[in-house]
Amino acid sequence: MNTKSAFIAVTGRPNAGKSSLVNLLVGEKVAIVSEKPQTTRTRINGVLTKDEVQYVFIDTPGMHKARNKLSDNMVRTIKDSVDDVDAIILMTDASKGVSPIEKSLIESFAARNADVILLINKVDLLKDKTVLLSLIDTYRAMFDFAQIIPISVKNQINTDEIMPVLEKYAKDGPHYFDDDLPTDQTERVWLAELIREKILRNMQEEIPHGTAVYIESLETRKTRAGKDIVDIGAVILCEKASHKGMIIGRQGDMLKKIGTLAREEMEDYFDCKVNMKLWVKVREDWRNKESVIADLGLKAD
Ligand SMILES: Nc1nc2c(ncn2[C@@H]2O[C@H](COP(=O)(O)OP(=O)(O)OP(=O)(O)O)[C@@H](O)[C@H]2O)c(=O)[nH]1
Ligand SMILES: [Mg+2]
Repeated sequence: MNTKSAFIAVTGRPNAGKSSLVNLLVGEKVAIVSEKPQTTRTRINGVLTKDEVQYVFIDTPGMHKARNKLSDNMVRTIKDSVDDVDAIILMTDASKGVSPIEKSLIESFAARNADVILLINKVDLLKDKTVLLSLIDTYRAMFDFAQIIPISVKNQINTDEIMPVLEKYAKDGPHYFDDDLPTDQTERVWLAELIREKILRNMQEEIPHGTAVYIESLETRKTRAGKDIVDIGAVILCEKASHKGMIIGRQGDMLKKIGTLAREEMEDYFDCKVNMKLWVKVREDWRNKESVIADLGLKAD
């Protein structure tokens, strides 16, 4: 069989729904999703193998102005991820106008003569559909997109139209990733991300953005009854002692909530009981420390 591959980068403003799209296309939760901008921090490859073609969807952080060394690395990751791909998906938000960040992204695509598919997401939020038509005209005037599709990932509107468009970008070549795995992230990284997702969804303002999570231990053992149980030890890193107190919460209730939500999802994944221990540690201003950023695996290549 002649194998093919297609590398598709998914870019756009923070919170547009990029990770939601990658999860939908891959059919598995490979990237975490939250209502807060700047949820994704690294390049995440979502892999879908359909017959001879292997699609690699590259989920990227939302494009923004860097404010610290972490976001500096995030922005570099976006730029690296759109290099050498077969096509780029630009995802925008129908409920918002064209942002300056989008404008500059589109200008960079034009300069490189890239193949770009525009997905205008969240059309479910539009009450007045004429807004969509004028938005399409505005984007069309900015760049010669290969295709423009208004979609809703949430309500799966027009989402069936995406794959047939992407098929055209598959090129002869090997499958670069395992055909049977939906992502090349390590299990530890993915588990840590699940915990970070629960922090993002349950805590407000700067606190979730100033946290990072890593798995310190991961082991499977048998219970006395002979059943599998997974022991996980994870560390939540935060920037300030005051944040640590809030992450733990009154009588530990916030940490308990985060831990329970993450554990339930992990139990579904492992299909057995999970015993999780969470520790909260303070690392002052870690988002400006390159060595910590590198240790956490958040450095751009
Ligand atoms: N109403 C609506 N909400 C959506 C849709 N698609 C995604 N969302 C929501 O938008 C929010 C952001 O989704 P993400 O997938 O995390 O967005 P992202 O572009 O990956 O965000 P960053 O990683 O921060 O750049 C979440 O609350 C999603 O549930 C959609 O079609 N309609
Ligand atoms: Mg994301």
